[in-house]
Amino acid sequence: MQFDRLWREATLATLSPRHTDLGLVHHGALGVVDGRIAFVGPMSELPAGARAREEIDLDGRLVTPGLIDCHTHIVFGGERSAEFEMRLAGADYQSIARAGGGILSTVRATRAATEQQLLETAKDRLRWLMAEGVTSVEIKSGYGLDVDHELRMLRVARTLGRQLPLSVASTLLAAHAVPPETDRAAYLQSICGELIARAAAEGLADAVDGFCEAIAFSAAEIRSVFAAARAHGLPVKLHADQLSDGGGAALAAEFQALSADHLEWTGESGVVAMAQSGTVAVLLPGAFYCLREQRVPPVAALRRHGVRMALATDCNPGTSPLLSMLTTMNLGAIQFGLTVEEALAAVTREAAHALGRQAEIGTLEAGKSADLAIWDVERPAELVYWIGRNPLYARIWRGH
Ligand code: DI6
Ligand code: FE
Repeated sequence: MQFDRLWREATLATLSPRHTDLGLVHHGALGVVDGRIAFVGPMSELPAGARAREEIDLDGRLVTPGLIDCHTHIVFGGERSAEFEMRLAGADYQSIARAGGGILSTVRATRAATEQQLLETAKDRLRWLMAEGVTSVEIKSGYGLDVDHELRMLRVARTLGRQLPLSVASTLLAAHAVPPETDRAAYLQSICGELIARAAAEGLADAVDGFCEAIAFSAAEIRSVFAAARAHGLPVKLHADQLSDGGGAALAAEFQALSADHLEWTGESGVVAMAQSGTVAVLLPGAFYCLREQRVPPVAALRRHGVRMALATDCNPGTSPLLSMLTTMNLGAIQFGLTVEEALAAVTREAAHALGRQAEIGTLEAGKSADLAIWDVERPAELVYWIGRNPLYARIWRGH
């Protein structure tokens, strides 16, 4: 067997689905051919006579799957630190939103920005994620709120995927807020008609998302958006039960959503519905932390019913200006009670499921894309334990 590259003396955290733990392999080897994993396992099982163009001795360093941030709003204009200061002075997120700030202030800044500005500012932010071993990211629209500006955001996401060594999944989140110049019914009609059709026809979206919340869209409104997505063959995701229990988790499950995200207010019946539909729970501890929320997602119930749990930054200028998956894991463990094994699976294997990309990424298994993060740590738990230390030694995307 001839590898393009072979890493030896690695501690592999394969996150292989056969294991309920991290699937650790000591004295491991990982060989790559054409950007894909061709061998992963103990060095003692390397095929006899295996050769490699390039061999790297890792001296026991930890290798994990490249990290996956499966929920971001990382393309946007401006920033909202002034609103952050208002919240520090006692204002709350919903009242700022109702007064025309919040999401709508980012909509104004995003529309005013050139495509080049959106691209450059998002690139800068993505580089922080990549510096901590992120190899795949999901990017939502939702700050355009009309046909042209939403499609423009999706195009920027696609361009980022072409220009950076990173896999990008793009999600149409037109149902994020009602734009100021349009009434609800007309806006919903444009989403369910022209917008979803064009995003699908132009290959700009991998999924459709919505914000199901008292300050955004009702379950009935989201249902019409999801029906249109389904008609165009696009899978769905949902911002569900973040600030109140609006039945979002059950609605997501009804449409076999890839994921339901946030879930602070989700009750047991929503969890059961998600378990039955195989919908992943994407937990977003950065938003929980920044909004000083008190009610944590139902982690015990998610565990009990076997719902996969992913963690993501939710990077956005309002509720989660967070550009660190390592910090996200720490927050998920401290605030939500995830174990180290759950936190690491949440940013790799389970995040891949949340994107429907589990055949390609998320574990170290032969045949998958060779997306790796190599770490200078003694123990896997250190990736969750340190706050503000980045022990990344190398980041490999598609074998390079
Ligand atoms: N939930 C969130 O946490 C973000 N969007 C959403 O639907 C917040 C977006 C923002 O405030 O700009
Ligand atoms: Fe979000």
